[in-house]
Amino acid sequence: MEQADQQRLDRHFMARALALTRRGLGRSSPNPAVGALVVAEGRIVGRGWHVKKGQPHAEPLALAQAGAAARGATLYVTLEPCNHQGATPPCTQAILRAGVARVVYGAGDPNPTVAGGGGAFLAGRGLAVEAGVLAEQCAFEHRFFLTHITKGRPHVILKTAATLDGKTATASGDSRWITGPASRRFVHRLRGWCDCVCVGVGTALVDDPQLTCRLPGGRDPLRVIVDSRLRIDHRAKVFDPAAGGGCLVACGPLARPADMERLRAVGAEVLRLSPAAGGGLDLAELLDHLGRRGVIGMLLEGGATLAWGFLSQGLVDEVMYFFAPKLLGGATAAPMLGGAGVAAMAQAIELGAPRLRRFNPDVLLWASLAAP
Ligand code: AOF
Ligand code: ZN
Repeated sequence: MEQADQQRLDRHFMARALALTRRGLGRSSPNPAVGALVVAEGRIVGRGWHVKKGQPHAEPLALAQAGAAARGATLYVTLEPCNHQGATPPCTQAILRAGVARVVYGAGDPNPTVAGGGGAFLAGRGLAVEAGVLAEQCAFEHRFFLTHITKGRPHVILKTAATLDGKTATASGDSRWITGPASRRFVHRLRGWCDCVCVGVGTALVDDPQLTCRLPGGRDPLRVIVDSRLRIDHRAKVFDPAAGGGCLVACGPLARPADMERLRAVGAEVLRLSPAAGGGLDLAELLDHLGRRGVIGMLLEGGATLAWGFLSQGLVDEVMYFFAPKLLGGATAAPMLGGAGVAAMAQAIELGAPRLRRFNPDVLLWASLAAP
């Protein structure tokens, strides 16, 4: 086959493998929701995706489905196959055993414990190995895992819904609803993909949100409230014991032990954070705590003060701004970002080129933070 045709085919099948990652997303944490395909004579003969830590990785599942057809076939996998004995045996061994002739993978696996690169190991055993096919898309799809494994903390997505004049509520505080049903449905999917959803106490007091994933078959995230002085009412909807995922309230040095007990009594976990050097709470401490618990993705849903806290402490990885075609005006109406802000244009927080998606009648601008 011509090299250009082979590359086109490789990209085609990698895109199909990428589509499988959606089935494990939000459930596989702290592991990546890897997708794998076995292709023999141009036909897909096996599919696999990683569902949950402790259960088989994507590759052995796809190989098992392919059975004897895997011999001499090509394996497409969104992340470099692991070469280590972890919760499950090394995927490289399953690949060798199945007699696969060629392995095509997307993103490399920087996990230090997967031991020295499955790609190089397989190439050393005589398999044809092609790395980096749709590498950028694969790294994007696995970004929660990649941030967690390299930084030890969850990947943070700051999500904000605003009017075209940049307001998140009217001057009187009314905010229901800014965006339309299509945008809001997508936010519920996001909640299902992220292990945890975080809001500041201001938002919790004004909106009394549930922070659950209200989609059929959806999974409720861990709900985190940052509330330095524990002003939240223990009867708030976030403490509803019927919701899954659990609830954590992060407070500051001035929180009273009686308030900590009041919240623990309704089943919440309470975590005391140190003050940050520049004011507010040390949010890196919160993220490190969550990272140690295996939380790899956080959806930060506001409000403006907390959002600025995370941004100014360099802890936001990507922003999702939903804009509704409405105008509110009002000098005191809530802005998208609070805090002190930066003093000069030269200090602006730089973003990568935004992706644009439509959720009629709204638009979503989606950008990662430029690497420092
Ligand atoms: C793969 N295929 O489907 C996944 C991989 O504890 P374990 O045994 O489940 O291993 C977890 C690590 O394996 C995880 O941190 C990541 O480096 C890799 N994930 N590798 O070959 C998969 N999910
Ligand atoms: Zn593996």
